[in-house]
Amino acid sequence: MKNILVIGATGQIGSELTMELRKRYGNTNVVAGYIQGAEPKGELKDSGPSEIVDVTNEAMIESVVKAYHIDTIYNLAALLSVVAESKPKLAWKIGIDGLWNVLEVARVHGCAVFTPSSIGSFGADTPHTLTPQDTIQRPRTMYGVTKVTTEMLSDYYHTKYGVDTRAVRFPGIISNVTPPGGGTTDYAVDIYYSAVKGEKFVCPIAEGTLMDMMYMPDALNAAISLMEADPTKLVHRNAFNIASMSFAPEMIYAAIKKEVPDFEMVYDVDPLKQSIANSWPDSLDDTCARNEWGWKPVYDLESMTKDMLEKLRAKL
Ligand code: AKB
Repeated sequence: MKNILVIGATGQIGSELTMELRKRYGNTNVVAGYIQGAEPKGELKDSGPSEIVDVTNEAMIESVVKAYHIDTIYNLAALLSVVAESKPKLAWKIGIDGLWNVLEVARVHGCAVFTPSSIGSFGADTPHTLTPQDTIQRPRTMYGVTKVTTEMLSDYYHTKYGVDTRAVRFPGIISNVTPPGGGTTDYAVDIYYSAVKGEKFVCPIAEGTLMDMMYMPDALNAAISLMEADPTKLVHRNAFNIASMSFAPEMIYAAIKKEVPDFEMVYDVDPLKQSIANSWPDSLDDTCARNEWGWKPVYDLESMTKDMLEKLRAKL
């Protein structure tokens, strides 16, 4: 029986991951950990237990782990790439000091830990096309620095203490439940809201800028499948490249325009977002994830676009 704690359960990924885990493992076995001011609402609140869990407070994490006999922690607490540039110290405090707290509690109480990395862990010197699993990283953003450190510290706890740490490098995640905040890839979510509201979309990323993206159902499946994978098959752990689609703004615009013919988009490039995007890969090679634990995405740009528009039309 799995008893799971999701830290950051009210964020973009956490809110949907918590519900998916409750569906698979039972409502009462999945605790939604949130910080004050970001309380769970609606189905997330009503369907199972929730507790305040500040990742920067080790004692708080430990008391929830003990109270609920937690054996698996999904640690999603992080500042995204753009906001981390304006608050680098806080990004480190949450991303790395917080991770250290989670890993220490996991070491003492025998928990498995999933702490995602990102395409943001790569930098300008990384090969940009079909970026290999093992390659030069050296990011220059604070987000990237924390993500590379996340990968290395998680691997360290595995090799040194035997903690079962596993992770993927998430691309930009596109979803229709909880909006992302402060990321470079957020435009690929915002564009769908504009299309459904009948508004002209002002794109902050320049034409021709390819980035890896993924629809939320595939991202959830990746995280859960990896945590369920046979450990004897895992050569890598922190963190696996995963990929399903790579597109530039004009490509997602064209996909939406097929469904919403009068939709309009103009460019007003944000220099910070653009410089971050330029330093990230165009596309990832996810062969290791496919071979070691059977990763296989379902959605491409076209099928995601149809589903996003349908869900947002119903929601808005
Ligand atoms: C961001 O844009 O910061 C994130 C990411 C790709 O990790 N969505």
